[in-house]
Amino acid sequence: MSEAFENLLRETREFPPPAEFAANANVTAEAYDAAAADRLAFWEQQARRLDWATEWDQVLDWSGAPFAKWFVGGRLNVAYNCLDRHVEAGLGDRVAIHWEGEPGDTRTLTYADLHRLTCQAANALTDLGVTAGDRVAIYLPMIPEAAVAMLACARIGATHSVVFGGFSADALASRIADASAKVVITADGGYRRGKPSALKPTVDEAVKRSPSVEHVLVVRRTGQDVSFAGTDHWWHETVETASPEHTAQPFDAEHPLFILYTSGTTAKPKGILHTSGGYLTQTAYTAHAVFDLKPATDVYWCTADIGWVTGHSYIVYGPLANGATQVMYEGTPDTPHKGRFWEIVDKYQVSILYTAPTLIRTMMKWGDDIPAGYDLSSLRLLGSVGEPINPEAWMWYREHVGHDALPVVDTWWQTETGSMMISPLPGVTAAKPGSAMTPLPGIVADVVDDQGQSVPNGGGGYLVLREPWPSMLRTIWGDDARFVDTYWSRFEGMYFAGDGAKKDADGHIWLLGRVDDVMLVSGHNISTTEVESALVSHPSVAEAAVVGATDPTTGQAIVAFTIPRGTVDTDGAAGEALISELRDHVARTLGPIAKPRQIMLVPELPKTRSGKIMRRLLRDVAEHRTLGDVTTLQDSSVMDLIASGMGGGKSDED
Ligand code: 6R9
Repeated sequence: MSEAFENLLRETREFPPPAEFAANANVTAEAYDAAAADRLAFWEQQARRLDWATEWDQVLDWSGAPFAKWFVGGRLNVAYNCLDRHVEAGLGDRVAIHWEGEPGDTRTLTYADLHRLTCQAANALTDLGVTAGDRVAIYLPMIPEAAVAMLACARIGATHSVVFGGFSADALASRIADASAKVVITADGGYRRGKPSALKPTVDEAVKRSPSVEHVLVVRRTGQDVSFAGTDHWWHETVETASPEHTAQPFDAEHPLFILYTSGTTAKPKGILHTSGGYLTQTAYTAHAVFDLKPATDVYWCTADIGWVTGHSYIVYGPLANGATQVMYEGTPDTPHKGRFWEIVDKYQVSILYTAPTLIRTMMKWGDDIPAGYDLSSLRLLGSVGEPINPEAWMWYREHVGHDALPVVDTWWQTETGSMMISPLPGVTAAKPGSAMTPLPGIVADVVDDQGQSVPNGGGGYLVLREPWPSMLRTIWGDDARFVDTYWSRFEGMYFAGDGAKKDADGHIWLLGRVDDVMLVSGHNISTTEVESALVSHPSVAEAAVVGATDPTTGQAIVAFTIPRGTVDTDGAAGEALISELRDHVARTLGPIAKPRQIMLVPELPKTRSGKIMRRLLRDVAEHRTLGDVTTLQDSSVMDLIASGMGGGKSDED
């Protein structure tokens, strides 16, 4: 790509924190000054939030860059920091997890309960021959045992590799093989969309092809029939009968904590490796600073799946290191009805909600009357993660969920960064809808052009990180060369995130989507995000995905897939009229260069299990190709729906 990104979208709204929120915030503007004055001393101070068995001798060893060592010489146990120390401090009776099953069954686990189960699981894993450094694959639904399994691995120094419960046997087998996992922890099944969905048969198929696997631990969740082999063990017969006594040993700060696979753009998934001390320091700090977590009074809910990095950092490690009380929900947001999320907020008096733009846009599609039917007055802070949040989705979230008053924090980060990197501080920042605003204290981010030069305010380019950070990935498991090549070779001495971004007139950062998705239209680099945001700003649109399709005249042309809001009439002539109105609306909002060549009205968009739109598949549709790799697609029937619309009348071409 030769030019910096076009800067087309203007946004003038700005929302300072409510005075009372600012007055009581955990973190004030001083944190930026402290970190700017001495970044390493700042992180050293944050590391003191944790209990260390041995202090570090050096905060950061960057001499082997880009291979970092944080808190060199320090020793700690991650599970001890998430559980034991809270119990020892007399907080054993505090609820750690309010669990809500999809069918409506519930469980309440206190810190003492979670501690006991984790100790039992640690003993059971040890009995199965798992020792420090071994890898354990976890393939579970959203049940408390998922957190217990992760913490038990952390407790004994085994490295966990959580694989999304929706992935195929192939995907699971390749991840087991890549990490040579010795044990798999799974369940008979879980509940999704109102019915039990089996997991064990997928594991059976994967394990058949996985010579490294010695044992499979199976949680009974749904009670459905499963076949049992000699290597299989029921969780309730092993873990729940094991001794609840277990003394956690400290491990080196750089001891591997987990591997998490991200698919990226190429076929072979990358095993992102995270280690212990730096990772826990930054997840604990950011949960405290960005969620303004007050563990004694808040009820926090992150709606992500535990198989996504958001579940690792902001269901398990960050909140538990802070001693927080949280909600964990097994199922989908529309089972048994579209108000389920708001019913849960109301029932548990959730005060901090962390969710994804895809969910917010889905809720917009379903209609304002649904959240209006519930008491959401317990909420005091809203967060977003996973994709750029369109300004209109941000506004909807604030107005219809946040009683038109609550701070919204749009948090940019990646599996690779381990924790939040760019986000408002809710008690400090006057947030602009759609902007992740500024790097958090202790983080040095920038937007650079093709040559790696910092772009001026108003300019667009590539998002980079200029300094190492505690929760950074340490490598790609088993592939140091790919680690260096993917993240550290594009720009000298900087981490290349793979995202486009721009700085507005005030220097605030706006994410523009993955650079692989950028469209080159008549020599202009146009971001998918800005065109999507322009579409979503139309009152008839709930969600949109745009892609660049080869075009004989303009190089690439913009093709938009658009989901109308629930009440909009899209039949026949009404649909045609809406399409031409939307094309004009984009041209008016962003300029004629961004006018889509074609707009399709569709009922759904292809998304990954973590809710990210798979534009690659839409490009295949737009260019009339057969579909590429669909293994990470959440619901494959969606593509049939979209493709069948392609030939029909719901398009408009000049
Ligand atoms: C945490 C997570 C990382 C990619 C990232 C970017 C996109 C995440 C975002 C965002 C704009 C935000 N992304 N948060 N884009 N604004 N607030 O999502 O990790 O699954 O590894 O995805 O997601 O493109 O590079 P991961």
